[in-house]
Amino acid sequence: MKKVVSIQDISCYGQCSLTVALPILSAYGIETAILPSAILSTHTGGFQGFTSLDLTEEMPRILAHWIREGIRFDAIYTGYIGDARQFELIRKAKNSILTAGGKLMVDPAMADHGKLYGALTPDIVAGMRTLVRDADVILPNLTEAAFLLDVPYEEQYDRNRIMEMLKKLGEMGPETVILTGVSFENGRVGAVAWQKESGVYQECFTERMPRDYHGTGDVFSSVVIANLLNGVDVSVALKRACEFVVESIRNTMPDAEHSYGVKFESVLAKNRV
Ligand code: PXL
Repeated sequence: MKKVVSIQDISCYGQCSLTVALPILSAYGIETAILPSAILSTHTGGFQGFTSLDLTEEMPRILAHWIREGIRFDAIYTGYIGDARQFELIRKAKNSILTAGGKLMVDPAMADHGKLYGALTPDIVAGMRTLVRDADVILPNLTEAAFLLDVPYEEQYDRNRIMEMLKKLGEMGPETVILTGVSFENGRVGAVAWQKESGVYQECFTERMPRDYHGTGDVFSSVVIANLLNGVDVSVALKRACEFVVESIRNTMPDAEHSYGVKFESVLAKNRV
């Protein structure tokens, strides 16, 4: 049984970050610990006046205790990080609580649709770049990839451009690069993956749903990471995650009031492994 620790915020309400990662990883049979980076009343996309308690001071105390206890994990899965001081702690965690061969998996959840999330500052981008250098697997969307590579976000691109981005992201450090929100034809969208050592390139596309929702990146990353930890091949992990997200959106759309996240729970219940 694999053991992972997820480092990201608790958005108490809003179906994202740890309230998505924890149930999904658990349902896939992975023991999941959390190292929360902050506690917010909601996520920052679309709610007004959210509260936030930063946990930068507490995180080293939690990590130190785990080190004293000899606790080890097969993977660290990071997501939204709201304070750039935490990148150093994540690096320390990588060097102290991973098993031999343990992986650092980074979803650089910081931007979408060409823009940085509202509560984030440019030092998060700089910090995320350093984290990507240490990562084994990264899962950016196209906007995050542009920020990481320090190139303009372009809505128009072709397969050559995407291959170039995958390779450049791989050159930053990670063995596996999974890029999301990629579309080469109208009505289809999905994810592509590049494995540096073998040079294997894979694609997975599903129908483009007519609405965008917060939290779909977190659902996607959690399903991919759960599958990879269970030894599933990257191409199968991509397919399962793309289908999982589409199904969650399909589930959510009939409820027009529900705009802050996706109803992934019943999809998870159906896909129990
Ligand atoms: O789903 C990404 C995410 C996670 N955590 C917080 C966020 C967001 C996206 O906006 O605001 C606090």
